[in-house]
Formats: sequence, C-alpha cells, structure tokens
Amino acid sequence: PQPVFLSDYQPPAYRVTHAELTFDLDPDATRVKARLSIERHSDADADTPLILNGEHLKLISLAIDEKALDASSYQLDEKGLHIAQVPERFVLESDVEIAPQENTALEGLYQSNGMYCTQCEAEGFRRITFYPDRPDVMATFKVTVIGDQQREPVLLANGNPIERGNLEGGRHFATWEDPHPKPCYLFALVAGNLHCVEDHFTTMSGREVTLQIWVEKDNVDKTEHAMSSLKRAMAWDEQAYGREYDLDLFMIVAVNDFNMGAMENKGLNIFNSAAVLTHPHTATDAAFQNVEGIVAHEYFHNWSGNRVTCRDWFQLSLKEGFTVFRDQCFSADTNSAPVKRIQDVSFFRTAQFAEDAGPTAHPIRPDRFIEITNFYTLTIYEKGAEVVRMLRNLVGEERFRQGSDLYFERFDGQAVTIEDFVGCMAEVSGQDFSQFMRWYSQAGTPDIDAHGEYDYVHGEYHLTLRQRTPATPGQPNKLPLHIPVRMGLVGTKSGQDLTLTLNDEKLGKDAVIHLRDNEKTFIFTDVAEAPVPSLLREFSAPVKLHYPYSREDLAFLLTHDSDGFNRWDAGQRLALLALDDLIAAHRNGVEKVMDNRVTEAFKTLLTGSMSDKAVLAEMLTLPSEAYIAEQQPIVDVDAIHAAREFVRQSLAVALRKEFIAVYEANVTEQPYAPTPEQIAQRSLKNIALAYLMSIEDEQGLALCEAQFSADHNMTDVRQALTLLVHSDRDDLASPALKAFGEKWAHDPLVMDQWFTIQVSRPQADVLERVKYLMQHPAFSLKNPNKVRALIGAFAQNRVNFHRLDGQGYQLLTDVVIELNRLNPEIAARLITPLTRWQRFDETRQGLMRSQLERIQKEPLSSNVYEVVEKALA
Ligand code: HT7
Ligand code: ZN
Repeated sequence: PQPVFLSDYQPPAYRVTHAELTFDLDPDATRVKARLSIERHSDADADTPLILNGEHLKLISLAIDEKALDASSYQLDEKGLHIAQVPERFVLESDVEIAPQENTALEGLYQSNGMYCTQCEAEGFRRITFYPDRPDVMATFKVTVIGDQQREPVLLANGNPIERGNLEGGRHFATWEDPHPKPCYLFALVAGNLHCVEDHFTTMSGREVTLQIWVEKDNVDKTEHAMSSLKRAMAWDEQAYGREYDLDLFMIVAVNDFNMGAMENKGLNIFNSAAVLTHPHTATDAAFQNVEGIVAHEYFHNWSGNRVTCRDWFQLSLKEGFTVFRDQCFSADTNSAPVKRIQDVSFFRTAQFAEDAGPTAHPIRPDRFIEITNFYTLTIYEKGAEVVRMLRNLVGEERFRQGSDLYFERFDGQAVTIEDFVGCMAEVSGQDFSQFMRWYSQAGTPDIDAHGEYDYVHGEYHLTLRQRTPATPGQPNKLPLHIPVRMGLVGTKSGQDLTLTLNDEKLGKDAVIHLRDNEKTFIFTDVAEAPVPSLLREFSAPVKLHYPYSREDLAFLLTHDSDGFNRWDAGQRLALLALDDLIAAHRNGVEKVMDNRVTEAFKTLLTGSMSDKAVLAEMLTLPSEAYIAEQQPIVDVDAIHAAREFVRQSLAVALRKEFIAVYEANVTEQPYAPTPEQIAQRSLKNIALAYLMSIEDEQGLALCEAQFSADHNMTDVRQALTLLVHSDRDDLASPALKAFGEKWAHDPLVMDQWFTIQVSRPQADVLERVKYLMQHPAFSLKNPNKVRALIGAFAQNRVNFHRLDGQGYQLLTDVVIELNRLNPEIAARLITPLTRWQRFDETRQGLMRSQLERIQKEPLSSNVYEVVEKALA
C-alpha cells in the first residue's frame, strides 16, 4: 500500500451539490441507488476525468443525465470508478449492490444484532456507493430507506423526516432530508426494531428541538443519564460558545457492534452501546462520567466538525482536538474541575507520552498516512486538545471566545484547515503564532530540564529552562517550541506564593513564562525568601518536566502549593522516587524498605481536613504500573509490580486504622446518583478498601464481601468483585464471579466487565483463563467491545502479558492475525502493545519482534501493514 501525502492535496475538480439516495435493505443484497448532482469546478479543465471512490460495491448500472453508460466509457477497479469525459454540470445515477451482513469491518453499511447501521468516517461511504469520498465535498442529502415492516419498523437517516408509507410485500419506506450541506463521512442510516425515549430542549432562541434516544427494547431503562447529559451539553454549548442546535430533531442510536465510542453523524449520532447505556446496577461511576463526556463530545461536533469541517483528513485534529478540549471543559464545569484535570493529565502522560515515544509517533497534523483510521490516536485527539488549551491560555478566555465566534461565523458550511482556526485566534489577539504552529507539525514530547538557584545576597531566584524534543521516526532534528510554563515560587518560610517580579515587571503570584528558545534563564527579583518552584501548574504544556526536587521539596509542595494540580503531582513525584528505590532493591535482590515520608504524607492526607473528597481520592492513588514504566529507561514489569505492591501493602499495614475510618465514614445508604458528591465518596471508600484488601486481612475481606453482597450499585459491586478476584482468596472469588456471571449473562455490557475483571488479575493463571474465556458463549471476536474487554484488557495486564515465555505475545498475535481478516481497524489498534518493544529487555524485545514478524508474513490489510511496518522499521 502507498501513503497519501498532505503536500499532494488538490481541491476537488468536481463537487456534488445534492445527493439523492435510495436504500432497499437486504442482509445479502442491499440495493443502493444514487442520483448525484455534480458540477465541475471553474478552475478545472473540461477534460478532467471524474474520479469516484467505491470499494466492495457490485455495480449494476450507471447513467449520466439519464443516458446509460456502457462499460467502455468508464474504468472500474477495486478502488473506484474513473469516467474520462463528463459534462460541466450533470446528474450521475448509479445502482449498486452491497452485502451488509458480510461486513465484519464495521465500516460502511453493516448489521449489528440484526439492525442496519452505518459508519462512514473516515472513508466508509465508499463502501456504500460511488462518490468523491473526501471531506471537502459537501452536499445536501435526501435519503429514502426501504425495509421490512416487521424486521425494520424504524427507518432513520440524517435530518428531518419528510415522508413515509407502506409498500407491497410487507415493505415500507421513510424519506429524510438534511438541509445542511455535509461531507459524506457524516451520512448515517439506521433501520431495525428499536424503541425510542423522547424528550425536548428549547434552544436559546426559543426553538423546540425533539430529542430521541433509540435503543433495543431491554435498554429503554438505561437512557436517562444520556438524555440528561445531552440536555446539559446543549445548554453548555449555547452558554460557553454561543452555539445553538440547527435542526428540529436530534437522534442518538445505541448499537452493540461499533469500532469506536460514537459518531457525530448530522442529526443522527450513532453510539457504541457502552457509550450511551447506563443504569446504577449495570454501570460504574466511571461509565456514567464517560457517557456524559461522549454524549457531549458528539453533540459539540455539530459545530466543531459538522458545520465547520476538515478540508482533508490530515486536518483531523482541527475537529477532534478542539472537540476534546470542549468536552473536557464541559465535564470540568459539570463535575469536579480539579479531578477532571488530574484524570485527563494522568491518562495523557501515561498513554500519549508512550505513543509519542514509540515507532508510530506522529505530529498532531501528520504529513502522510497509509490508512487514516490508524490516525484516530491520542496524539490527534488528546495532544490536539492540549494544544488548543495552550492557545486558550495564551489569548485568554475572552479572546478565545471571540476567536471561536469568528471561526464558526467565517467558515460556516466550509471545509477548512488548522491554519484557519489558529488564524482566527491570531486575528482577535494580535499574537503571532508562527512558532506555535510547530506544535502541529513536530512529533514527540519535549523534555524540559529545569534548574533553579536562590541568590540570598541579591534576593534573586534564577530559573533556567532547557528544552529538547527527542528524534521521532522521520524527524531526526527538532526546532524549539513555544512552551508556556505556568508557575509560582512557594516561600519555604511562609509557605505562601511569593510575588513574581521579572525584568522589573510584577507578574503576580502565579504567572506564565514563555520558553521559546532552546534554553533561557529567568531572573526573578525581590525574592525575600528561599522558594521551591512550582512549575507547569495545571500542566500548562504537554511536556515532560524534569526538576531535581528533593523529597523534602515534594513533601513541602504537597501541603503548600496553591495549585491543586501541582499538589497532586508533588505526591506522585514523591511516590515515584520511593518506587524507584524499591524497583532497584527488587532488581538487586536486597530488602525493600518503605520510605517513611510517603507514609507520613499519606497519614496527613487521611487524617487531615481536606474537604474535597474527589481530589483526596486522587491523591491517595499511587502512580499506575504503566506510568511508573514510562519513567524507566528499560521497563522491568516484575520489579515495578513488586515495588508498587510493596508500597500498597506497607501503607495498608501502617495506616490500617485510618483506612478503615475513611471507609466507614464514606459508606452511604442513599439511593445511587451519579452526582459529584456521591462519586467522590464512593471513590474514597473504594480506594480505602483496595488498600485494606492488599493485605487480605479478615476485616478487609469481610468489608469486601459485605460490599459485594449488599449489591447497592455497580461501582461498589465491581470494586468488591475486582478486589476479591485479584486477591489470593479463590475460595471467595470463585463463587462471587460465578454469581455475577450468571446474574448478568443477558447483559453484554456487564459481561464485558466480567471478562475484564478476570483477565486483569496479577496471578499467573491468567493466560489460560483468557484462552478459556475466548470460548465462552458471551465472547465473540466479531464484537469490538468483547475484544477490548478480554484481549485488550489482557494486553494491559503487564505482568501476565509480558510473561517471559512469550505466550502472552503469541496469544495477542494469534488474535491480531484472525482480526486482520475480520476487522482490520480493530486488529491494527490491538497491536499497539507489541509496537513498544524497544522499551523492554533484550529477551522480551526478541519475543515481541518475532511476533511482529509473524504478523508481517500474513497477507495484510493496509491498516495492519502500516502499523507493523512502522513497528519493525
Ligand atoms: N469522529 C468519530 C470518529 C469515528 C471513527 C473513525 C474511524 C472509524 C470508526 C469511527 N467511529 C467514530 C468519533 C469522534 O471522535 O467523535
Ligand atoms: Zn470526535
């Protein structure tokens, strides 16, 4: 397969102004008739051929302006159609046949539980009909869906319903019209036996919008949270961005088989059922919050993505980075802002940093790709959001709103570029973002080495910052980036933020300094006492900050930093230093000794007066094994696991009384609600329980069993079950697992949790369990949620996946090879852990590489080919 290059972009020679589609549904032979009104661009020559994408389509007939084309007037291959001569303006009619039932890739039109649905982003529309499948071709659509009255009583498409009626042979039809021109990647169709939950929203201009969530009958009671999230999101977008919804109807449909979380099709969002269905008995707090975030994200796309879309797929972060930023702000406003930031950064630093340091590293705006679905990544989404956040912080909230207003107004109905977005921010703020644009083109995470010195004699503090971005594939040399560093100086005597004076200018107690060069020393004057610097507050830039903090400095910041994020980060850094020692001790076979400072810090947290329970829960959470691994030059999975377990158990032994007190103080009999207060209480209680269960003493076990049996809500039940299954008490775990599995056998989303809990336990029998569970009737390789819940979760189980006999790698590879045939997109994503082979010892490197080579020998989809080729380059 050949890459596509950003530098080769050409505007389309032909545009489609209007598309009329008729679908006559059938599992094996759906007929799709298209009538496309097409115009040649005024810049294009009269002899420019018309090129239409089309894959897996059986062409029945083709006509231009009602004249049938014979096979000599076009060329057809497996990529599409090439018509050498067409008029300046014409109507192209095509009739094709497709087989939704055989579509296991879940791109284009496919079936899920017998229901028809579509996924067209990024390039799925070409599996539906012949079309210029590119985002800069925008058309209005009129769509007629014909289905069986019994099997498909509900027939949905984008926009507004305009007509419906019965046909012969028990068939019926519905016609939908979408007045907003859109790229074909936003096309959607759904047909099946679905039930609807309806509500309404009155927009800021007083228009009433009907809101519908369509689900299978058994799931009608699981839609309330998604619906209330949708209404909150609609109100938030009006208030925060002045964006109003623009159709009379907004629909969400839940489907069981879906490659990602959800899809923002105009007026007809299609969701993975995991991203929409919640019930206190089936979904955890985390799932409730995830649903709220995804519902909001898809809704926000109506403006950032649909009304203003991407010129080409290289600009993907234009809509995704911006929309993630928008959903992050929404969730922060709706829940606990500090916790949202801590959780987002924690995930980002673990997963995106790893991506940026691996063989698939790419810029936020890549300059080439073989398969665009491989680029729906943490870099495009999350790093893209961090860059938008930096922009917001650079121009300030007010200007940012002016900039986004300008962007939406100026480019409404257009397909644009990242320059257009940043250009609006430059225009309203008068700032020059030419250096800043490097964030979009340069891959890799910058390392910032910081060094500070206090000059007692002159009352000055000298802070030197040095930046260096490591080489990434295809980018050996990096230029300096514009890095905004938000900071404070915390006086060691007063424990207060000191006023920052730089170049005679008083900046206040919390300020942003700008690193634009490779190295710069900032001299702060009038510094009356020796400070500890608090750097990169709120994670003001997506960089790795290295400062030689002593453990005393960190313990000081943990209690005195005025920035909540950095207080949490100081705790993480302190724990990491202690973990470093323990990892070394484990490797050297010497006795492990717990760092008292960590125990003391935890004791202060547990017994102190911190009122924000949600933040407290985060502060009591140790860095994950994956994040600890990120800090190590060569990852030693066993030493990391042993060291972290040692810290958990030492804390549990030393602070048992305190953990029990915290547990008991946070038990509540209140009916479940996903409110920030209740979620915080449950997090705190369940963290305390996890520490207590790490030593498996009688009281911990009793609390855990009681919590499981109380069956109050899924958050508590899942935590209790996980702790039992991850303990060595199989005598208690087995009956609980069995009871849970039997009780929820009918609910696929709960069974996903049942799979994940079992395959993430640290005990050595997991590999056999994965193999056994793959034969379970509830498991299917064709369902992406099941693959993620069982195989994906196993690959995150660090000690077991990285077994020294290589069997973990082999199992993953077997699955990848099979999925490469069934669902290339999911197969390519599943390979990720193997692509990180350079991070491990030589033995594991060899084992991982040999599995990648085994994949490479197969006849590969372009998705898997691209990932494996990069991994082995
Ligand atoms: N914009 C949506 C992307 C998406 C997708 C991409 C490739 C293959 C399948 C997909 N399903 C959804 C999701 C979003 O970011 O909102
Ligand atoms: Zn998105």
